[in-house]
Amino acid sequence: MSSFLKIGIVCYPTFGGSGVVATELGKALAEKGHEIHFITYSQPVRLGGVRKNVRYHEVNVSDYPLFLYPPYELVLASKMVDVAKYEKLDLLHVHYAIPHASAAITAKQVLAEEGIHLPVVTTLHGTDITLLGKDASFEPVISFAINKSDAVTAVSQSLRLDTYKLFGINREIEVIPNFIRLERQDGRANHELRAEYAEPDEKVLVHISNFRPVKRIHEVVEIFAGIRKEIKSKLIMVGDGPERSRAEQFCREHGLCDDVTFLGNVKNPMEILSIADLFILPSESESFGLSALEAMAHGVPVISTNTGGLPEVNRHGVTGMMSPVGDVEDMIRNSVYVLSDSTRYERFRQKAYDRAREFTMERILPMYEQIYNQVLQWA
Ligand code: GMT
Repeated sequence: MSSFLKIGIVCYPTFGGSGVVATELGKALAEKGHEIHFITYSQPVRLGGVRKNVRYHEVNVSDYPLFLYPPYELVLASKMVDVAKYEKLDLLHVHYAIPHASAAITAKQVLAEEGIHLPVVTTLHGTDITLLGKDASFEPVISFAINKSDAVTAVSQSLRLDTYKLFGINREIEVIPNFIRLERQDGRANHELRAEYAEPDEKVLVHISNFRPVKRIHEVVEIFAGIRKEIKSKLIMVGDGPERSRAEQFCREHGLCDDVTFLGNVKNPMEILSIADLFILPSESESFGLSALEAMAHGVPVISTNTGGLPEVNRHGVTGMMSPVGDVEDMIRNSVYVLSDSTRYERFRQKAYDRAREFTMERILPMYEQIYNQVLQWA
């Protein structure tokens, strides 16, 4: 067996953290020499152009009048069977339990009938467990898919424990934290971009998410309104989703429109992080908080809640500050504390960057490779 593997990666190709992690993992594995086959319904947003050792297989669900609900999971499973068989995949790595893990188990069973063994590695990301997992209509199938996978990983210890709590799990789940490609950019060097959003004496606050209710983005704007009373600042909101109009409405009602920019979805938000002074993440639930880690990789301190896996990333009083969910006043106080003293701020900035270095691709990638080798040895 060659030490380079042929790996099918299945993920959501959109702006969510799970898709970003899956895509960056695939890119890094391809750079190392593995052959990566992305199987998704559209090209993953972080993939970029043509890459050595990377192929993309699109999943197309045909529109038939009988289908009130297009059978995406079946089409996905069939595509996995096809790609595994004809591209001679060594294994499948699926990100997000629903429907990727269950479709992968179906594909595995179909292939087994033909005498082909296809190991399945499932990575749990968060909302698949903490939000959808609570829904009884998904539970039996998610439990089955997790139990039948050849290996299962979770992106934080908190998510691992939640999975045991919410599902009937009878197997080991390993924690492999999310990772970043570390490219430190000195925000202050990018004067032109910064000048588009803020005056030199203003701080730049940034929030990035999918603007779903779980992110509590109206609180980002409330926190900003509180900070602005004490420190001259601007807010950049990156992303889009169902809560955007509520947050925009808040800005209109409170005369904040000139100081808050809603950028919409941005394929690569790193440029914006490079001009940020503070990152704000008041989430109700967060299994890891990849965007917080991306901010820290740019030396940006993080004001967050202390929910889920966030304490495994953000260190209170060191890389940023944490508050209980919903405690807007505390998050305002913390933000002012971090921003108001330049010596203290530089300490936060350095510690945030140092902490991010513990989650580099170079450190985390071998953990996935070890899992791949394990499931292949068991075959
Ligand atoms: O944050 C989201 O709602 C998107 C979601 C996803 O699956 O794309 O993110 C989850 O996975 C990310 C990558 O592992 C984690 O960093 C996020 O914390 C997690 N989101 C939640 O738990 C809410």
